[in-house]
Amino acid sequence: MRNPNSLTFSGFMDGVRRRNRGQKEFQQAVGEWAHDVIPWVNDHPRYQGHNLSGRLTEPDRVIMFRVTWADDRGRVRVNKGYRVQHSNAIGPYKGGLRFHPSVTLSILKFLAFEQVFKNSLTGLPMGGAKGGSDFDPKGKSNSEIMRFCQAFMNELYRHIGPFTDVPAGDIGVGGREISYLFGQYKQITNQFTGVLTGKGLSFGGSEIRTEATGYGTVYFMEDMLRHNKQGIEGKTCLVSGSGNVAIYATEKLIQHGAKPVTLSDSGGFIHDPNGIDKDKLAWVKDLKEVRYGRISEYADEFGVKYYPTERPWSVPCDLAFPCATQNEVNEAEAKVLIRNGCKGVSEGSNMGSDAGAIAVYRASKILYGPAKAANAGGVAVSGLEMSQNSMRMSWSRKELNTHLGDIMKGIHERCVEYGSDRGGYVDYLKGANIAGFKKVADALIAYGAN
Ligand code: NDP
Ligand code: 2IT
Repeated sequence: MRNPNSLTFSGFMDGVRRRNRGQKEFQQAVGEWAHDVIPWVNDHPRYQGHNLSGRLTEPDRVIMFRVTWADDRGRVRVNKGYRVQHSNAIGPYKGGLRFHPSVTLSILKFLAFEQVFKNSLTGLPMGGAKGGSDFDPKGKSNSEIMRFCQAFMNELYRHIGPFTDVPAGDIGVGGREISYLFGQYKQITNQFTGVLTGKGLSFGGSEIRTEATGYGTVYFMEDMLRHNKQGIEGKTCLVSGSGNVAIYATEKLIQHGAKPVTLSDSGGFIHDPNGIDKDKLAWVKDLKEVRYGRISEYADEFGVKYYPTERPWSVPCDLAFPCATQNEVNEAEAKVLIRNGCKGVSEGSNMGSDAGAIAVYRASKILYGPAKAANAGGVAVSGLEMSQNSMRMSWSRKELNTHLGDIMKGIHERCVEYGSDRGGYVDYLKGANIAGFKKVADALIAYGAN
């Protein structure tokens, strides 16, 4: 007899699509999750009868607001501002802010949804949220960025707090923007609290936070390789993006003896067959963190080839690290990667691979570290920044790097526990989906209908 509490994937997704019409990124993220979680719930009676899948696919609240600011010519400009507070079941809302012209409610809802399970996987007490704006930081002066950040915080401040919601960076929001946002929060509220993470080291920031996402993505790949009795040394690696995550993934690859050969931005990618070394990376840091320049300049500086409008996945490699944006590896690109010898993908970017690409990874059984596991190092160190702020103390770089490595290992173990089949193949996406879900679900069950 059919269990009256059991759900079908297609029936559930019909409801999700009906309730979130036109929000294709949100539907995609929920679909990837439900693919693993619904069958697992159907096999585990304790998790039935609470409508957990319904409760966890509707954000607690969505805040949308107008951001008005004046550009350098004195013109009054208007952008959309958002904060999606998805779930605070296991801790205060936590997640980044994205400033990019492509930002929509669908994108922020997918990111907030993913954040809930990523944060749960870290083992730290953090709920999930995401926010941002369709503001385009490209080509803006420093003072325009400052005025925009201040205007954004003029509304956001009333919705956040160290025990309520703690934003951080994401695309287009790095140390400079967090500093402007934090300065404005402090100004408005007259409170110096750990309300944002990714702060500067002189005002409550944590060592290793800048590096954490990129480093963690490499650590996760190393954990997957170690599980298969392999190492990263000597491996040719593709990295996409050239922002915060890409730069520090590349740095860790170099430190551990791998050979990163590509970087990209929205204009195209560079291929350096000799490998991007420490000195070249120092030049990229200056280009991207100080001068806010374009990766095409690398080609001129170091005499390598630049491929405008293309992504790096056609270059032969052992390992790939998507570190730019969502859906940056599609099915055809995944097939090319594998045909060219790629044995592992670790996602720095959120939802870096689309559904077609994931199906290719699964079918060919390569190592696939999905974003919610592989890029959790950033938010994990954010969690440690919150702890340090609460204790009014700071830990050393060495201690924090050890914590980061241990947290990534813990995530890897949870993925192995919930994602292994009888033949020893680890479906890391399945493992991450179920392990991330279980902790949040246990809390929701304990709270009753809430
Ligand atoms: P940055 O803004 O520092 O860098 C983003 C990079 O990706 C830039 O090189 C940018 O190029 C490129 N990029 C952005 N959008 C597109 C696009 N539509 N097409 C092609 N390239 C694009 O952001 P981060 O490095 O912080 O973020 C990168 C990814 O990592 C995102 O998916 C983010 O959600 C994820 N992430 C970030 C964390 C963090 O701590 N910062 C934590 C966990 C995940 P261009 O300059 O031309 O726009
Ligand atoms: O996607 C992410 O995990 C982030 N952008 C970092 C979030 C955080 O709160 O540090």
